[in-house]
Amino acid sequence: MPDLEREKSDAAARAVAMVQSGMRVGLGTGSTAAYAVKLLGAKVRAGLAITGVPTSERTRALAEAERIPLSDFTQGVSIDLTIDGADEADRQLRLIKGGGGALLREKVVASVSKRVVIISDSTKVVDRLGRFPLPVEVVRFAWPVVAARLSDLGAKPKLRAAPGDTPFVTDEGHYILDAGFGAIDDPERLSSVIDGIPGVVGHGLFIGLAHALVIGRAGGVDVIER
Ligand code: A5P
Repeated sequence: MPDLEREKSDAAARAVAMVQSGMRVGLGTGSTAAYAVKLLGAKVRAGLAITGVPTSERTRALAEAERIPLSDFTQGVSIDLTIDGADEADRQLRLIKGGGGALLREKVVASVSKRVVIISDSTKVVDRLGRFPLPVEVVRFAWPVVAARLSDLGAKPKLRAAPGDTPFVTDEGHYILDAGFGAIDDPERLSSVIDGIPGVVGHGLFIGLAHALVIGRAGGVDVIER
């Protein structure tokens, strides 16, 4: 059995080693990204001068606890380096993200980042994307409409639930449909088709956004560069 927590923390450490003083750093969301935020916090407390842009309220709380100085897009719209996790990645660095519900802010942050480094354990690298249901963020009013359109595309969409069986609500106040497509033959095409459905505000296919994938494995890390 792989030691997944070790793989995640090793991948995070490799990515954090790329951070230099003076950088504005995008802070990802999820259990793997949390390792990176904690490692960055230790470096900040030891003198590393960075500003973080968190991709979720959860990450904001963690970064504040780590005493990482934070900013947002009112203070500038470019980011030097973003470190984030993923739910699936292929070797062309196409990703499925959003298992943690932060896909919309994550995609905005990635889109303005000079470099996006994705950190992952060894179980998330796949030959074809789609084993992980694709998160699609929708305005609340439209969720049944979008669910029907996703079904027409061959998916089995489910409205994501929060504890207590109420719908999960994102940091931006939207719902998420988890759309199981099975193996996705053409991620680029599916991405643009879903982007065109009225009511969709974002989805978890990240294509052309990641620059490097750092994969933890027993005894080290592998790095795939785009
Ligand atoms: C958050 O919305 C996601 O995009 C995460 O990056 C993803 O769910 C990975 O999370 P873990 O590192 O906890 O697997």
